[in-house]
Amino acid sequence: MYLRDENRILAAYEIAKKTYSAFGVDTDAVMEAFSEIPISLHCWQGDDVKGFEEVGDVASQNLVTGNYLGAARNAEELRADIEMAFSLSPCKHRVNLHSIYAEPTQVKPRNELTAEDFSRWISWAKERQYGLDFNASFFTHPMMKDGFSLASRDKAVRDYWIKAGKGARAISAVMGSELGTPCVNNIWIPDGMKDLPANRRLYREYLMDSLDQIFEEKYDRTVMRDVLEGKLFGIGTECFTVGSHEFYLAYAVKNHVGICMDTGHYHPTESVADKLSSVAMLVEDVLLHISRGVRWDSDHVLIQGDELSSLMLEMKRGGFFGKVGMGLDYFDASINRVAAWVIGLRAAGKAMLTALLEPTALLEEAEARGDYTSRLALMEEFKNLPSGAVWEMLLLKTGRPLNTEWLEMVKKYEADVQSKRH
Ligand code: RNT
Ligand code: ZN
Repeated sequence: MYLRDENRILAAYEIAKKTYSAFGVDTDAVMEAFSEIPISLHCWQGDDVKGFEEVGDVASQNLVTGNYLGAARNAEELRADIEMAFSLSPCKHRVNLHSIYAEPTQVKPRNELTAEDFSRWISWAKERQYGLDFNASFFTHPMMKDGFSLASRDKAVRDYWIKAGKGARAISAVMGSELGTPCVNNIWIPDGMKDLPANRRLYREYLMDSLDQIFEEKYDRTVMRDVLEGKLFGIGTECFTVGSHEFYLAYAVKNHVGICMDTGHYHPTESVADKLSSVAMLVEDVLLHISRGVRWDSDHVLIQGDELSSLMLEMKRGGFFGKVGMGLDYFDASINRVAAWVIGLRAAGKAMLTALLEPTALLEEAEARGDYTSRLALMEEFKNLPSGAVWEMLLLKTGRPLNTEWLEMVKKYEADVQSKRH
């Protein structure tokens, strides 16, 4: 059982502060910096990417497994669950929405949604000072044809989704201007084929034309930014993904839009940490979808580990914090969904804090003098600096639950709120 002892935390922090200061790192300044760097929470973990529309019994292009009790059944419950998760995380928060979470006063087609239909989300975010990010949902809908949207052979299908894509940008622009922080509008489409296509080029031509139409309207960068999320393959699209990384990267460079890199969307041995400086320097904007793929793009709940820590260290070493956006993207319906958010937020927060605390300057100095022995030795030593003591201090300062205290709070929330949803 965890025993809360604030004196122990304060004393441990003082020691940690001295340890870090010996390496030239100011732990107080790091905590300040931490509180300015937002993480965008993916709302779709709260309801298994279902949304609240009445679309009938259509195929979903996002594979979610599990049937744990208590999924949010409407936007109000989803907002309450998100607030619960945020109250247990010391991070600065944004919320990432999808068009399936609209609250229109009367039922309307997904591609006719406007910012009005998100007015509750917007005023909620405004009140609580969360930024918003957005995505048109190009999936789980009768207008998806054989799993295709923007790259369909069928012009009526493409036109439907082009309109949805344009609408999403207009919605994002309102969100960004209302909230005073640019809304990142992401486009991910599941279009692809299980088996070998005869004409890859045709679908990519369709996609290019659809994107050109979607991006016709220009918006001020202070209100919204566009990013494109590529993917290697999906279940059912093993042989061909129209929106591949190469396609989007080339498109983004040519057309001055941004890129979204999802850590589950590459070959398992590829590293998004390594890609960051290749992409972020040369495209307009970069958003990360931080996920955990287990053997494939399985969207497991984010936890600490080498992949997450190398990504955060690269954010620090490359000076990308504050410039490259960070969002979470995973969905697990087999455990408490609020806990799934909290585990991911706290994992991302700890990895981010540890990275911010790294005495990076010493590594760079060693590298610059060609002393690779010291560089490797120091990297290894720095892994065990007392970042945990700074983390506990941060939780104490922000009034967030320490250690496992949050779990008890989620258990209580589950008993009082989530288990009552049937
Ligand atoms: C799917 C992509 C995409 C989705 C969300 C729901 O492979 O990662 O980002 O997870 O848009
Ligand atoms: Zn993603």
